[in-house]
Amino acid sequence: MSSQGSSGELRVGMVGYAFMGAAHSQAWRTVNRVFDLPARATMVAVCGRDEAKVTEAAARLGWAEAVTDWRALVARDDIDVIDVCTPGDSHAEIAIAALEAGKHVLCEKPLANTVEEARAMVAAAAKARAVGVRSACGFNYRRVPAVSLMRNLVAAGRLGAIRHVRAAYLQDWIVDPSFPLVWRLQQDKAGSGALGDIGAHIIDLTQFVTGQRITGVSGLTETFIKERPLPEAASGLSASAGSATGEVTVDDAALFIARLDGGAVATYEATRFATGRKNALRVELNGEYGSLAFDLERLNELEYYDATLPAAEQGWTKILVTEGDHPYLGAWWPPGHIIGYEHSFTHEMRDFIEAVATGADPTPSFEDALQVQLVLDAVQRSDSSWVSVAA
Ligand code: SOE
Repeated sequence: MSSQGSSGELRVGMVGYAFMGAAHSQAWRTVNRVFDLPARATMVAVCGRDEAKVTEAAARLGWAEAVTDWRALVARDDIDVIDVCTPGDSHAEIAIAALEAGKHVLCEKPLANTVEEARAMVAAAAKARAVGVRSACGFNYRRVPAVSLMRNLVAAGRLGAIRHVRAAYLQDWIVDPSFPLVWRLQQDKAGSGALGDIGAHIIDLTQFVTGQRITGVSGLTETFIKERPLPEAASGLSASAGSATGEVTVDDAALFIARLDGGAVATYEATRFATGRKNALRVELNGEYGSLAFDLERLNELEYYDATLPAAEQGWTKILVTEGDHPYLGAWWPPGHIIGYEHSFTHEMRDFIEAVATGADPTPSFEDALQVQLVLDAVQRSDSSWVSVAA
C-alpha cells in the first residue's frame, strides 16, 4: 500500500533539478496556492548526484532538503510521490524502484529511452496500481487551456469526422554547429533527438485532442551536424563548449506521416533546426464540420473555423482562451488575463494531486506513454521503407 502523510498531504521527492526540475518545482510550489485541492503537496527533498549543486538548487527552487542518493530517497517513509525529472536513461530504473517502494510516480516525458524499458515501467505501474499506487507521465502541453478546449470541442463533435491532423514542433536552439554535445544530443542518455524530445509531445498531444491513436507511420530522420564540441559545463538547454569534439548520435529532425484509428491521416515534423522558430508547437485539425488550430507561441488563443455557418459568415475565429469558463482558468486571474508556459506544469500537478488524493488514475498513464514510445520506435524503424527516386 502506498504511504501517505498526514491526511491530505502528499510529500514529494524530486530526482533531477535542471530545466524540467525547475519547471516542476515552480508548479509544486504554486499549485496549492491557486487550486483548491483535496491534498497539499509538500516539497520534502530534491535529489542530484553533485552535493554542492543540489544543495544550491534546493534553496533556489524551494525544497526543504537536498539529497544525493535516489535509492535512499525512494525508500524513505516520509515520501509519498517521486517526481522523475532526470534524463531518459534513468527514468525506468528510478520509476520502477519508486513504484515497488509504494510511491506514486510522476515521470517526465518521453517515458523511457526504449520500448523495452517503457514496457517494464507499464508492468510495474500495473502491479502498483493494484495496491493503490498511481503513476503518470508528464506530457505537460495537454494542460494548456487552449489544448484542453480543443479536445473538448472535438469530443463534443464540433468538427465531425477528422480528416487531417497536421502537427509540427519547431525549435532552433542547436542550429549553431558550435553548440555543444549536451545530453539531449546523446542517444545513450536521451534515446533519440528531436523525435523523442519534442516529437513525443506532438504525438501525445494529437492523440489526446483527437481521441484517436496512431496505427502506422512512415518517416525519416536526419542528423545535419554529425560532430560537436563536448560541453565544458551544461545545465538545461545552455552549455559552454570545450575543445574536444564528439559524435552526435541522435536525430536533429524527424518527419513522418501517419494514419490514426478514427480514419484521420496526419503529418508530423519535429526539428531543432527551424531557424527563427523558438518553441513553435503547432497542431491543426481539419474535420467535416470545421477546423481548429493551436500554436504554442500564442498559447492563449485557439483558432476555430465553423463550416456549419452560412457560407457568407464563415471565417477563422480567434478564441481568446482567457475566461473563467475555460479549462483551468477560473482559478487564475480575472477574465482576459493571459497565462504562459509554466502554467501547463502547474495544471499537470493539479490534475496529478487531485487524481492521487481521490484514488483515481492520473493521465496520461504509463500505458498512454508506452503508446507514444511505440510510435517513436516505429518512426525510427520506418527509415528502412525509404524509396529512392529513379535517376
Ligand atoms: C527542449 O527541447 C525542451 O525543453 C523539451 O525537452 C521539453 O519537453 C519541451 O517542452 C520544450 O523543449
